[in-house]
Amino acid sequence: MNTLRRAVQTEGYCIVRSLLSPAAVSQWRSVIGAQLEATGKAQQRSGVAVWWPQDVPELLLAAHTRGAVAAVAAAILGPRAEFLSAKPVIKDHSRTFATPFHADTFYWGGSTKISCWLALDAARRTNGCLTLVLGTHRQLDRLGRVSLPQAAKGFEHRIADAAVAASGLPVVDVELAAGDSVWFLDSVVHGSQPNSSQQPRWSFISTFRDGAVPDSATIWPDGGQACVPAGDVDPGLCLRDVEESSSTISALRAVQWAETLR
Ligand SMILES: O=C(O)CCC(=O)C(=O)O
Repeated sequence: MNTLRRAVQTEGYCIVRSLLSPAAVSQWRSVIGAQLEATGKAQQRSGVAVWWPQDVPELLLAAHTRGAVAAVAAAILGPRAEFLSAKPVIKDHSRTFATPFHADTFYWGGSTKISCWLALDAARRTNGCLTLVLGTHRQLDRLGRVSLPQAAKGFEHRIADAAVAASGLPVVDVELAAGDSVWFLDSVVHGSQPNSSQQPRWSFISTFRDGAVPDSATIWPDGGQACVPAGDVDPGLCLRDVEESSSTISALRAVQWAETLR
């Protein structure tokens, strides 16, 4: 079993550094910015836009179905990895929101999903990097879920801060350079601090599942029929995205692992 898959199975997450080169990061930012402008969502207060595969700009869709992101998804989930949806999550000086602790499975249900949280800026505690509560994929029920009325500005299903503190589980700020990524199971409790700095924090979160596993989730249109296979990895495309990076080793290994799954 490859290192990424083992890490996700045992720890619930793994970090893949330099998934995107600096050049790819800046291309992604312009493409995402343009799509948000085009859909009238560039300035929205939430800082979040949900995109189904058909809404994802071509450059990013290629990365998620054949390129570097697909390579890692296939390394973790196997050759029938499927790309389901994605969302830019943008914090800046005017959108400083914190994200409360939650597990994505509260919202999705069905088969296990994995998300890639990709940093498009350096993500630090001060600008609201992702925070993981380690080990929760093994004992999510123990933390106790709190459900708030729909009116509570999203994230109506949460884990209380006090429950996290009482669990004694490690709470880790995942500080990343732009282009780095953290991949985590939908049963891993996570959240983020507010952006208390002047530094923007752009991130792009995309979600995958193993298409070989039956899924009863209902939130993806057509039950996910519209999702795109992510197992057809094209090493050339991966290299295009990572070639200018100073540390490409993790992403390149993922490509090799994905190839061994064919
Ligand atoms: O980037 C963040 O602040 C976390 C966002 C998140 O967990 C979510 O949208 O489900």
